[in-house]
Amino acid sequence: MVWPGRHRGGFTTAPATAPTAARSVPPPVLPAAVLALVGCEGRQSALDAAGVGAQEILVTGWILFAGGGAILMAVMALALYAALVRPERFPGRRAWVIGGGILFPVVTLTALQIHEYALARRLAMLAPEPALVVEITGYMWWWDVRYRVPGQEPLRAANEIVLPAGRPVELRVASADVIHSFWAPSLAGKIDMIPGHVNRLPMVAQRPGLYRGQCAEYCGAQHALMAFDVRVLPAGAFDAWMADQRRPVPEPATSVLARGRDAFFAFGCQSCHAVRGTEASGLVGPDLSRLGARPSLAAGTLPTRVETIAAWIQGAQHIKPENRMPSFDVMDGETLDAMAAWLESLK
Ligand code: HEC
Ligand SMILES: [Cu+2]
Repeated sequence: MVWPGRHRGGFTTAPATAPTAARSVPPPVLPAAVLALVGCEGRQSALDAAGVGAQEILVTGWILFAGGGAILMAVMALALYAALVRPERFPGRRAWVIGGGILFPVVTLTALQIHEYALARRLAMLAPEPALVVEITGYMWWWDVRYRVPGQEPLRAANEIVLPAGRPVELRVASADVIHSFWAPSLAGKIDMIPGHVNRLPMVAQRPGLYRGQCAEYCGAQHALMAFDVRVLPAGAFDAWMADQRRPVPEPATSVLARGRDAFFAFGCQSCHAVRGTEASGLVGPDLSRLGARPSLAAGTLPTRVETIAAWIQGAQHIKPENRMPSFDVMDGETLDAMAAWLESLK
């Protein structure tokens, strides 16, 4: 994919968060089955569980798959047998109807119902008294994130969720416009984000690492570019991270960065964006306080680099048509570079 920009003559990049490298393997070389299995691993896979909820759902998924597979085989074998023998020689005709057609489904479906009921209860009770609540609001087409720790000021961020490993956390999801759906398959089940209503998703991430999620409910033209990153840190590292977030962004260290910051205010970016410790406090767009530390830009659309930030500022409407940020294609290249460098330095 080639993104625009007179800036450095444009550049080529793969999407920030290609789910798997398998796509580069020429299909004739490997059987399709192998390709399909490769797709099961990685940072956005319900089959590679790294959270308690995802693990429970995975086990249930395998039970359904194995049970359904066994029943399919048995029915197929019976059907084959029935086709081969003469009808009057097929043993126990009535018993099959009553046993296979009524008793068996009643027993298996009841057992499954009880299992699912217990599962739903366990999932709902994962974080009864959460020490951390993360409020996530879906916008067309990005994610506003607020961390709430009892007794502390809420902390605002965007497009990336950082979680402590092993600690129960409650996600509270809502929407600012249309229905979105929050789904990080490696960590937990999917949950709808509904305007005017808050849904709760208790979560315990187990394995530190970088995961990916995305909007799972069609929400308009750029629904496909509405992804997010989840960074799971060891609990101690998470506490240090949280404390560090409250620090205002540092003064620009070089004259170029200072020029970038000044241009940010001169072009009015602060009317939509907030940067902690500056007078920028806009709420229309993502908080940019730690933009440089996030793995991806514009909700998983591009990897975060000075070049991609510059390309975004200049061509937001080209990269993600109809999103709510105008393209700023009027500034000179040096100003653009400086602005992108300043934003990238916010870590
Ligand atoms: C009218 C409001 C508005 C203005 C003005 C605006 N932006 Fe944005 N900006 C947004 C919105 C909304 C998004 C989210 C777009 C999306 O991903 O759908 C965004 C996204 C971004 C992002 C990506 C953020 C992330 O979390 O990855 C950057 C960087 C950014 N804007 C920089 C700027 C800069 C620099 C300016 C000034 C030159 C600016 N914006 C002006 C609304 C605005
Ligand atoms: Cu969406």
